[in-house]
Amino acid sequence: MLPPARGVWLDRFRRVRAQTLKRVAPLTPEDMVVQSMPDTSPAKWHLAHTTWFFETFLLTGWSDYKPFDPDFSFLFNSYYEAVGPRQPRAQRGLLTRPPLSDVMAYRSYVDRHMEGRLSEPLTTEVEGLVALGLAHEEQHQELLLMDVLHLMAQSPLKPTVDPNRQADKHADQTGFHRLEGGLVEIGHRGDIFAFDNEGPRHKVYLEPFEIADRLVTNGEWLAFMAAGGYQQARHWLSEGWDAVRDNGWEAPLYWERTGDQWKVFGLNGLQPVDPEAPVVHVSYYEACAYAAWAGARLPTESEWEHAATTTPFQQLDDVAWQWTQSAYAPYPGFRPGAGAVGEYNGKFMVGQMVLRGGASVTPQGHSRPTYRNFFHPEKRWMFAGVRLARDIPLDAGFAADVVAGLSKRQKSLPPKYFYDACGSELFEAICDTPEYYPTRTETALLKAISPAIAAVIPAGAVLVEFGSGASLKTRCLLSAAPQIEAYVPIDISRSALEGARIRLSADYPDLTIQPVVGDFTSMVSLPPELQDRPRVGFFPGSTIGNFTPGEAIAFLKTARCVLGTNAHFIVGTDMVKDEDTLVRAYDDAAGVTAEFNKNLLVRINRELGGSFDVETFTHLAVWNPEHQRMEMHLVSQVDQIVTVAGHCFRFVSGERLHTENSHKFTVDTFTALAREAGWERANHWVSADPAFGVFDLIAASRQA
Ligand code: SAH
Ligand code: AVI
Repeated sequence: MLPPARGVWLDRFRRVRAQTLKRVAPLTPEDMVVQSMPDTSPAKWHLAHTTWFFETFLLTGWSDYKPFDPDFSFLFNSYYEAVGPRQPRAQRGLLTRPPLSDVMAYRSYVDRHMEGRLSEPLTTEVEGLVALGLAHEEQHQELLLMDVLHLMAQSPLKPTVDPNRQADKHADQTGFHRLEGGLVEIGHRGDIFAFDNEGPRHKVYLEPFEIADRLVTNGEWLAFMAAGGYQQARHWLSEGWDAVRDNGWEAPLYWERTGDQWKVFGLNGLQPVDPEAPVVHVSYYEACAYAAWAGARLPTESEWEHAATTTPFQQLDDVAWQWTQSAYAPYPGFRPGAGAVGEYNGKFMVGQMVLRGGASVTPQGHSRPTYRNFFHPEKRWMFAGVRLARDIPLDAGFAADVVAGLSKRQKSLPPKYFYDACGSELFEAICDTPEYYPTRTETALLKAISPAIAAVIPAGAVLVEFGSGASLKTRCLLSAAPQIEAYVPIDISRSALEGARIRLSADYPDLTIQPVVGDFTSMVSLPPELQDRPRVGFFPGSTIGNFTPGEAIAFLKTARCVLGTNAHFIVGTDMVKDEDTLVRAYDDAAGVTAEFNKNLLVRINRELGGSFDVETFTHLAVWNPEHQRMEMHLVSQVDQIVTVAGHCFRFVSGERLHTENSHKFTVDTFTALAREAGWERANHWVSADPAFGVFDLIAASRQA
């Protein structure tokens, strides 16, 4: 903690003490004596107890200080066992004596001595105690208003404590922030004052999550009530449901129904419930029930703190404390301080839930994002509201495939996961590299043979393209075969499909375009309105080479079902050629293919909370003569352990992660493969070097 300059302590002491008096100014002496329930304390007791704190921890034993009244230690000690016995908490309201005037005299006496103490040089330890005493008094300033509100709420007269009090701020109706999570740090850094329970700063792992940028409103709470939220056990924790029935809860604390209208009692009196304002004075149980009803949950305190420090939050700390689903427990490495002040927070770390943020009654500047407030789950008299959070369902397929692939002896990943938005762009960039010949070779070939292909396409046909990407080669067919009336591009990359749809519809305004986002290896059904049209399939790019032969046969069978009998299927295949040309095509000098390959690790880190250090992997492209395929690998340069989706994987230095196969074909090998899947070769074309093939397949009449 960096202490304020000397003299500043005195100034701060005076300001904080004066603020307390300002908060009790609207109260009568009678208001200040009564205790409305065991959890609350009379205002007079707050005034005395905060004074007792300074007297006990900063004045006793200092110089020749004499206690104002030796009995006050018993009366105004709150819970410090090390200091001695005390008035039972629930009986603070019985203390009609000492009168308020004595308590005010006590404050003045202690203030005078504190002024003396703060005018002297202070050790760091004493500065820590002064900071604690001031933060403590600010906490009681908030408690004071909570307790006064509860007291006034019991009065049939419904007295207004603060007629000028500002209404709680409305938020803009925005939504949820999405956070990637991962390994983050929470807890105070030690550069400003913080309570001991806010540290030590430590790491926590967060799954990806969403968190609301504002608090739940009264209007939303009214909808919960109208939907029977307080009458249906299924939304409630068991203890919460008991609390609803035992206490007859049917609305937040301080809400009253008059006829059809709900009103809420606050420090500004009884007012109609403002549907735009945040809901306040709800218990943890109610917050959880609301969240369950709304299809959400409460954030953990780590999620809350991480989000609050990295994302813009509305209503961060100026309306209501926000329940978290974290139990109030010590952080790793927490040790209560020595002596009586060690009892300040640590001994309450059981059975309570953490709230974060701050409230309209919290003194300005008192709270901070690491602040851990805590209350029992059934309490409602504090200013507590709700900020929702939601889980982001992991792409179960992606997570499962990656975990399965990294668990194999020869680690491998399915190449379809290359194509997130960034991967799709990188693939387009690969196509423009001088070394990657397939795209420009196939495009030139398609242009040359497009009249022959157009001749087999029936009138009114729907063109179904698998792995369409940017749909550039498609243009060769669309331009040559205007009888194509509809186009169904199927691709796993939503971003690639969306970009292609926009560009194609500008250039082919009469074409019906119905993109399908999905995995083309599963049975894709065509949009119903296109199902009666004749179909023609298109699978360029030699993407079929990215399958193993077994997978390719399975895919070709699926495509046969999708396209139906008598359909033509135009498939592009890269042909076997010299190793040097192949290796250069998959390891371009500019490193675009290397970046494409490594982007898979970047994607895993982002979407699955992976911990790949991408820089420790190098791109490798090799020709496998046995399987007639180019292979891409990522080679770990060090021994390391990587975490993905909560699983750990060991890589030894030099170990390869196999990311892609690109099988190369001859006319015979591809014809044989197609035949196994029930396709006959109707025609084929192979370009001059570098050789690239286009096959016109037709569904054989017998079922393969
Ligand atoms: N046909 C284009 C793009 C080839 S790149 C061309 O020839 O240039 C391969 C394309 O297939 C990418 O757009 C990728 O997103 C898509 N893809 C890869 N595996 C896929 C799968 N299993 N299901 C659907 N699309 C896939
Ligand atoms: C999409 N597919 C056919 C490309 C290929 O050649 O196997 C993907 C690619 N990988 C590296 N460069 C391009």
